[in-house]
Amino acid sequence: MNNINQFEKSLSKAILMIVALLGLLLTAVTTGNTFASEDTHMGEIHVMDAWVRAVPGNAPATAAFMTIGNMGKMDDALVKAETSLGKRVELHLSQMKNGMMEMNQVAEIALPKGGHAELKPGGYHVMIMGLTGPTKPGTEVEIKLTFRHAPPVTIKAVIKEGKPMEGKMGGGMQHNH
Ligand SMILES: [Cu+2]
Repeated sequence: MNNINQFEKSLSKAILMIVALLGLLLTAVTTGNTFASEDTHMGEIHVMDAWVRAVPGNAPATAAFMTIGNMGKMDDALVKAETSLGKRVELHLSQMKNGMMEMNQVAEIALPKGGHAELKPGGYHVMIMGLTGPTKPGTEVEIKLTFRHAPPVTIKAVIKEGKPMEGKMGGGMQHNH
């Protein structure tokens, strides 16, 4: 009797897990195909949820994050980003190596056809160095994105507070260029 109850409990747990997983999958599929009206939609490239991390006035750099969808018929890649907010702008990838968050410049960020690239804290990002002005939350900055095939797109990214970065700039974080 007890065993059956246990079995039923774990069975219903398993079912709950599966339902939750299905829910996640459905959400992922839905968000992958839906674009809010304020999102930049130019031809085959869709840029969603672009934001720039607010940093203290004396910070040497910040980063921009966004989701870039490629609805075109061929694979593409983000190859360059420019903004007047920084003197130097690079494409970077953060990743954990030997327990440390490492940041490396990359030549491009792949945009497979029908797929999307997520630029997010702890992953790919647009690194903005040599800041030319304050990063005031609520204000917007323009970022021009250049692709290998699709025409360039200029998007507006909102400046906002992000979660604290893992590791510290110049401390746990290593810059290997
Ligand atoms: Cu970086």
